[in-house]
Amino acid sequence: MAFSFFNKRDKSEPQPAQHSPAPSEESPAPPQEKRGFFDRMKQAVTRTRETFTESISSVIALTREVDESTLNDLEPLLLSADLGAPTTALVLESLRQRALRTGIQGGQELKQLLKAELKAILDGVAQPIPHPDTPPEVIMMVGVNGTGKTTTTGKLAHFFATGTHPRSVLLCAADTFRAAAIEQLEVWAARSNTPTIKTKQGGDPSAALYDAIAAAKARNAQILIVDTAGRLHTKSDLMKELDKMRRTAEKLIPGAPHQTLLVMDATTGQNGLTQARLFTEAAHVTGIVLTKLDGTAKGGIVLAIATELKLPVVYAGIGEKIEDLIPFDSTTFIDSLLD
Ligand SMILES: Nc1nc2c(ncn2[C@@H]2O[C@H](COP(=O)(O)OP(=O)(O)O)[C@@H](O)[C@H]2O)c(=O)[nH]1
Ligand SMILES: [Mg+2]
Repeated sequence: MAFSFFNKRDKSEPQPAQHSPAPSEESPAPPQEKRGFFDRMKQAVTRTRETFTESISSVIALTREVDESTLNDLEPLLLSADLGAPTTALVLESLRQRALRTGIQGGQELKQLLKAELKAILDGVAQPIPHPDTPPEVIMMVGVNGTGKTTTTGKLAHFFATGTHPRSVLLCAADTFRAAAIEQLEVWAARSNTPTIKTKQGGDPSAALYDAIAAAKARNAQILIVDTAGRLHTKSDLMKELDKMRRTAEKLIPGAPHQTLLVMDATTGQNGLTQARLFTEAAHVTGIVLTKLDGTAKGGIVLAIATELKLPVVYAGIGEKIEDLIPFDSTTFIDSLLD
């Protein structure tokens, strides 16, 4: 296994020879590309920044010495950005301790401490991504209907296939439940020029996955992305189906699926968090893709995800176009919100 962090390659870990260099998630993004991600993230979180930062700024502007009442004023602002009660309590307690210990001199210091607090929460759940030594790397997309699984599958194919270090991608249409789901994926596949393995609607998703893994091996595809159904007749049906797919993948490629990404819709806020719990408990989720960040003032959900699901956000969806997906990075996110 070769381990690497976003934008932070572990230099001590030699990259396997047969594995061509990974895209920007692994190698440090060129400064221009990083700048691009920052600008796009900043644009995407405009609404969150407006509700969050601007009201925080008004609290901060009045502050000479931070005291209990300043912190009380901060509480509803953090809650309204959807940080959630546990994260808000955690952040305020930490600032309170700091104020008691050394004092906090004015708004600017409070803002810097708040930034550091929020960043530490995100970094606390950052996980190295265990890329396999031999391709294909299998990535399963899971989540409830309408969160953006199929769209994100298409965007990810484009993300991996383009960029600084292009990789060959194969898609597997394993949502055989929803009418037109396969056709929808094929539209995305055509946009990114990515081949797709499918079965017919109503077919067995595990059989489609079996074929897709065989095809990925035969064609030397580096990445196989699997789009799955969001809803079957019951939740337990869905979890059984996902489990069967996992076992199929594992049988053909030990260690697969290498990543299971839960797609969450940022606009559903705390409700989305409740739904997400069901998946994280049953589906061995390794990370979150947070979609529709562009459409919400509640981007603080990223912090609630870290505190309450203990999972990192690894990609953010910031629009409906194929290029509207960026690798998530805690510094970029926090700076976009609070600079
Ligand atoms: N604004 C915005 N819309 C998105 C984003 N991701 C997905 N969508 C939209 O969400 C809707 C549902 O997406 P879909 O991929 O079909 O969800 P699925 O049921 O989980 O496969 C579509 O209308 C997408 O265009 C995003 O990052 N931003
Ligand atoms: Mg879908």
